[in-house]
Amino acid sequence: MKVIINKSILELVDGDITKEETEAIVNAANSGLRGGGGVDGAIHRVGGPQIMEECRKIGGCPTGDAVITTGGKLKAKYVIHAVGPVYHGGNRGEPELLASAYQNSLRRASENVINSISFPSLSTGAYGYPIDAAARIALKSVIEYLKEHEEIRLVRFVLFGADAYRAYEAALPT
Ligand code: AR6
Repeated sequence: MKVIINKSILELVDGDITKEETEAIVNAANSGLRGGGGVDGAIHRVGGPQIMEECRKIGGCPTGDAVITTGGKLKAKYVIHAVGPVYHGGNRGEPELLASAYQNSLRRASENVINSISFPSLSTGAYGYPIDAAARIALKSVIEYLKEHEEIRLVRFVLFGADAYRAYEAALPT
């Protein structure tokens, strides 16, 4: 489904983010930028070794922040590596850190004149963030940013499976 926020489109789809053709895709990375499973594993597998080479040069990224590399062999020209928080019950700054991971990813896009970007559902796999709560934070953060940054024309959430899609659909403010 699609909604219009100011002059931009916010879209939810069920799919695999490595196949996306938006200018940038966001990776659910760890603070060492070392690669891993889930989205991170899939992006490095499809994108090839060049992305990891660039990650090594960058060295790391604090939780709540995001760094950018090229997209290697992916269709997307760039990968924005965002580090969401590990969920420890919700009272250790997780909501703020998750919001910040989304906002900083969008800032990296604006700085690099990227006008279309796809996000996975950060922190909701290996990092254990409950998806309903994470979806509300993800959508709120993106909507706030789009209201002030019309240079980003398209934000797509690429949700892995029907359950994740439904959680985001239910969290979309009406
Ligand atoms: N496309 C879209 N979404 C996907 C895909 C895909 N190809 N594959 C999985 N998902 P996770 P995290 C969904 O674990 O929780 C890694 O080891 C998945 O169903 O990828 O932020 C990193 O190196 C889930 O809803 O990321 C870090 O160490 C969501 O993507 C750590 O895991 C996020 O799951 C990051 O954990």
